Amino acid sequence: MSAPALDPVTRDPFNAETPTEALLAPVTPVPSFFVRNHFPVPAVDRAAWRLRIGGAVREARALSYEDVLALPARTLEVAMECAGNGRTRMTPRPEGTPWGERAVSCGRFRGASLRDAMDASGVLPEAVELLFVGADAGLAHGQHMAYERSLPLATALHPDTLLCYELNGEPLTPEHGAPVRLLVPGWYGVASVKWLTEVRAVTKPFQGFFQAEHYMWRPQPEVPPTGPVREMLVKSLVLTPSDGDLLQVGEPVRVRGKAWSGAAPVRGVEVTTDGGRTWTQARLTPGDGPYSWCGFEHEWRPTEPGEHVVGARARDAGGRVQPEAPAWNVLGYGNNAITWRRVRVA
Ligand SMILES: Nc1nc2c(c(=O)[nH]1)N[C@H]1C(S)=C(S)[C@@H](COP(=O)(O)O)O[C@H]1N2
Ligand SMILES: [Mo]
Repeated sequence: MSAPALDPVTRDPFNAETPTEALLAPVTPVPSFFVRNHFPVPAVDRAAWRLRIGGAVREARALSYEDVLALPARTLEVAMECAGNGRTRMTPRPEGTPWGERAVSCGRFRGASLRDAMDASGVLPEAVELLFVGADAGLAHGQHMAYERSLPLATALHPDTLLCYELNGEPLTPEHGAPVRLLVPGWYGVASVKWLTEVRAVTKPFQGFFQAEHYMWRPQPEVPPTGPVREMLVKSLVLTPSDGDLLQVGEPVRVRGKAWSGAAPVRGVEVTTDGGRTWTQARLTPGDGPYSWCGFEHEWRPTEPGEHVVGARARDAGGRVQPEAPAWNVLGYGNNAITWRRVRVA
């Protein structure tokens, strides 16, 4: 059986959402895993590829693909969402890639702890961040630039931050960052730099375009940003039923979907079938490990004909709950509002 194809959002650069059927699976098949590119996908030759490690380190080095494979390997199941997911559901619609609600997927990622690679180089005490450089580059807001992002040292050197070379048991594909990408579990996808070519220890916080201008929370145009986009907000997505579905009185309906949170595991998902007046706990099917997503399901037997509004509300172990409406911001990030589905019962 072939995996359902992606739903394209933009062609150049290629950006595409995961189809609903693929989101029902515990782990998203690679051909259906959403793709987010700022620039054209670069051609990187695996044999010639090197990861340069430098900056404020004791010993600058260049790792080959085989060098990365030789480090102790770990596999983590990780839900990844684009920070701009749900942007078109904000009013007025913020500028940026016009994502619907399916720029999210979950994969089994295999790789080496970045920390093991950095230990061999020796990060100097004056370093404050690690800067990650992708092989892709192009024009962004009139300037030619590469895709570059930094992480605080504590996050970069956390054992779960990976130099990742496999997705779902296969070598990474070009769209997902082959041969090696960074993986920062729990954070919005923006942090997980694809086609990684360089890691540089820096002694001052990095202020590049994708770090300090974009991917910042900015509640209103006239105020300065309040901070960078980091962990994914708690969220759920209703996958069945769909908007406009026609249901029958007395016939069971499965209200199903996925829930995730970057800051703590999901603890509960409540479902409403009356527009939020009453809520019932759904049955949860947790994924593997703390960074995966969680399936939820609730069987509903409609008793009244007419319009019904179905929704789901996730809560994480830290007590964070999805809001009823998104917190609008200038660049349209982090729309974690309840997804409402309007259905008709006859
Ligand atoms: N080099 C590079 N890395 C990148 C990007 C990019 O454009 N270039 N996009 C980022 C964003 S915004 C997201 S959401 C994720 C998406 O990863 P995926 O395409 O494998 O789903 O990659 C991140 N890493
Ligand atoms: Mo993203």
